[in-house]
Amino acid sequence: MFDHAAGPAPGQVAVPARPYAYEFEPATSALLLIDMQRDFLEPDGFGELLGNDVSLLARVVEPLGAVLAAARGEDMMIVHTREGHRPDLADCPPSKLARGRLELGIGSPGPKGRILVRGEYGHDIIDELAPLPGEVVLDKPGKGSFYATDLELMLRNAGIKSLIVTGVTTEVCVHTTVREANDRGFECLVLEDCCGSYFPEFHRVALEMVAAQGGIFGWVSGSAELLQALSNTRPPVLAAVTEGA
Ligand code: TIU
Repeated sequence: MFDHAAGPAPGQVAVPARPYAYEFEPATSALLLIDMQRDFLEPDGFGELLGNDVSLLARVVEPLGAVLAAARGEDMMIVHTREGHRPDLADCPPSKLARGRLELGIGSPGPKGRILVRGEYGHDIIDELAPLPGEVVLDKPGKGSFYATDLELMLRNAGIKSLIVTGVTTEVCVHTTVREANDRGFECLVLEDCCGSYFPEFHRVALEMVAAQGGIFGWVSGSAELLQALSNTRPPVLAAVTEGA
């Protein structure tokens, strides 16, 4: 257990965060990249077909790329999730299919293939954040990453206690996942510039909800704070090498 009052123990990283510093150990932490899929992020994807401005999500890609590189450097467990369904849509609730009375909805043929269907081009993760061999790619039928998946089993088997949570959209799949993780006893740090929403106000308020009431669901910080905290914990010689000093 972490003792948040006593400060970071050896091996732990302390990140300035709201409502107070977030302490974690890279060896028992996983980076979650939620639904960084073409269907949500790219022009002509599902998100844009729904009338959303996808440029609001594009700004997440660069800072999240830097966090992903740092997590890889720390040998952290990395989990990429994808929201989507089997080609026969047997795992898609009829309510989800019907919702929105959309002309082009889940399973419909779109410019990037069938919308939110596994195996289709639009369903996959954007090239900039493509998973590497050995990283977990988790297909999920719902908004939460724990519902109807084996994520909890994999995290427990790997001894994971903390989750650094990123991805899209802040108030939908990111928030649902943080709530699910919190109830399962995982400590969550949400990186605000590595999450995005089609609705800036929802993004802001969703993050406030996480950190309110003493961190009712977890902590909120930014990629710069996390990267700085990680570099502070490296031995000076290693830090000099990796920073080109
Ligand atoms: N990944 C995720 O958040 N799925 C959504 O459908 N989000 C929307 O904001 N629509």
